Amino acid sequence: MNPRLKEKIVVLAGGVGAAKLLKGLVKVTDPANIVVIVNVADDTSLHGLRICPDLDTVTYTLAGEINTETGWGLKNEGWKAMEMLNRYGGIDWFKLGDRDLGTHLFRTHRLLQGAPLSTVTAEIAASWKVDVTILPVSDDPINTFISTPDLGEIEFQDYFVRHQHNIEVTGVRFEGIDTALPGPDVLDALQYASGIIIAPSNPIVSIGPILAIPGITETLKARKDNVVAVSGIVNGKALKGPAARLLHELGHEISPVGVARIYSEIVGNFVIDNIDSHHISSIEKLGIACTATDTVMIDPIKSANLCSVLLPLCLSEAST
Ligand code: FO1
Repeated sequence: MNPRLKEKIVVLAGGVGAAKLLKGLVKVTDPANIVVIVNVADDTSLHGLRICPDLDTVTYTLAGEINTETGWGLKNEGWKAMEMLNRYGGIDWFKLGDRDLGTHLFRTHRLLQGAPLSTVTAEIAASWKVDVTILPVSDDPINTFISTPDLGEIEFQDYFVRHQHNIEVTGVRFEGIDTALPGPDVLDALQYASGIIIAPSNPIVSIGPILAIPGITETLKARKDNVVAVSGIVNGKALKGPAARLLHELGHEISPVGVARIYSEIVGNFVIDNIDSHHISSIEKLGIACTATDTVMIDPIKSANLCSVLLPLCLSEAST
């Protein structure tokens, strides 16, 4: 194994929710001691460019360059390229700022040269002097398709951005998942981690594809006592995005219990918000230790406080 990846705090991450958690984690842990394994199933190709929203959201956040209003894209962004696209009648519903476009141009060029996504991701992170190790969960392309009664099967970003996830969903399919390999270092990072945190990202479309890649769930099962997940459902709602609606439409309960059931094979510890503390006994009945705390990360201090609760739960020596 790569010795640089031994005994790290490993975070499984989607986009915005995970990025907020990481903002706090770097305040309470040496960034060089953190590895983040990031979803790639919402990656897309537009205008001939490879776009990796979750990787970029995590990288830009750790670089201090994220647009804090949207939670995605860069701050101090310009929109001249989008104005030109709009003039020509090109695809302009997926907003790519002028600075952000530079990232997609560089990534696409490097991928076309034959560099794996993990290498390009490390190059981009290094250019921003990000000390956290950012690993795409796979170097292989995985494409999420959403089944809808009204529009048939559509691509993820078509669902999420173009339709603002405001349509009924009957199914989710991750194309390429069965043959996707975990990225270099991903299984080692999990196997030799000191502790593993599952961020409060969408359990279906962000963490779901990470867990569906062959080898990952098996590795997590063996580390279960050192895995802690945070519920992204608080008081019956998702703090951001379509998690609540997706859970309901795909037959899950919209509550921390519904999320805990999805993770029951792979987590030993589950953290929910204080407002949901009445769910503790139902979660414990699943064989998962449950802790209630303030999970709403309205600022980096709140995120750091949450991470201070998470760390002892996943690092617990009794559980190794
Ligand atoms: N989300 C939007 O709601 N509208 C956009 O126009 C948009 C553009 C965009 C560009 C680059 C990027 O990295 C992310 C972008 N996102 C946009 C966010 C992204 O599509 C979603 O948040 C994730 O895919 C869900 O995790």
